[in-house]
Amino acid sequence: MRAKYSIIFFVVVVTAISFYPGKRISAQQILPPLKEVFKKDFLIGTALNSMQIYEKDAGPVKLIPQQFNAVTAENVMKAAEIHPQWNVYQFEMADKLMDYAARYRMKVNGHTLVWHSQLPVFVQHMKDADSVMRFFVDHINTVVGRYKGRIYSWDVVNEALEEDGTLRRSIFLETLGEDYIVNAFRLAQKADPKAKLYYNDYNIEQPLKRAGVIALVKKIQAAGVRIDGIGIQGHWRYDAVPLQYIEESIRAFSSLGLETMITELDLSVLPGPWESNEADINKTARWNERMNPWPDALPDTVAQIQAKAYASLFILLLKYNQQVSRITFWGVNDGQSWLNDWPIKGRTNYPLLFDRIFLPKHAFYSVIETRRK
Ligand code: 9MR
Repeated sequence: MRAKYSIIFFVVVVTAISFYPGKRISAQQILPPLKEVFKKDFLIGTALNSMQIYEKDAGPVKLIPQQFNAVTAENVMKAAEIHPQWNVYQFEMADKLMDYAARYRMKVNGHTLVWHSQLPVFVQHMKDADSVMRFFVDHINTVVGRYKGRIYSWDVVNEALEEDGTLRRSIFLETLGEDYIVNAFRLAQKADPKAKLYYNDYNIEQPLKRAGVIALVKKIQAAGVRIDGIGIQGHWRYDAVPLQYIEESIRAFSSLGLETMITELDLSVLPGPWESNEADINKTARWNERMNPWPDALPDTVAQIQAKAYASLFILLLKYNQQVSRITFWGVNDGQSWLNDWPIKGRTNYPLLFDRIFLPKHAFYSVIETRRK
């Protein structure tokens, strides 16, 4: 009789667990933490959106501090958000992020001080150098000053290069001239002498653009200004991760005395509308069904290929664990990724290690395995 009740009890519990929405959370509790697995190699980071900073989204509440030891604000530290008007700063969200990171002992990378995109409206149409300079100096001093001593690092300048390695014709170049980059690093260094200072961009592993970065770095160093590292964003395709170029870049940056980071990693599985692998958010394309092949689920074969691609990348990065200091994913799970809406709005992409209900994908396990080998 007792045995019978035990069996019934067991069946009820197992059934309840499998239907309970918290199932995914209990599954996460037994996952190997990426941050522990790669503890001796590099920081493992993620970008956080505002829902996550406020811990409003129950799905990742436990997962994020369990898996990651570094965070980057996906948006809340960008100029348009933090500095909406002359003399008006909105620090609330960024402050929350700092509190969140302190609570979970995570390192914060500030993203980003000088970027042509996501500029506040009052700056976008400025033509005269004096006004732009006033904004530029005030912005860097105020934002860096606020988090002085608490923030680990800053993406001082973001995406200042064209694909051919020349300087992007941004508002900063046009009004302030090419020294604006050296000046940005100089100001940031002065405002928080202990923060690490980085240049961050996409496609800079590609030879032409990489040459542009190297020229920039040499200029900064020749001016006696400090730069600590280069962030290769890492928005790649699952079937075309440029391993050789990444390796060459790590070596080249390291020979300039710099650390390398992969700062916005995601491996898109959807067809791209263009030949080149861009991440310029101002370039978009039109929706059509062929461009959204897996609206319901990622086919297992594709998930397996993606897992292999992630593994090959991590194997390479582990080889350079002395030179590579951080790997940050651009988001926690597939549902949250910017790639669902760029370059075509409303697609279903699957670029990260966790799926839409925050369960680990093949890619998660293949990444973990690279350290065990
Ligand atoms: O992921 C970010 C997305 O939510 C924003 O709408 C967009 C514009 O601010 O920026 C995205 O993040 C970008 C990052 O800041 C810089 N590199 C390219 C990233 C993807 O566009």
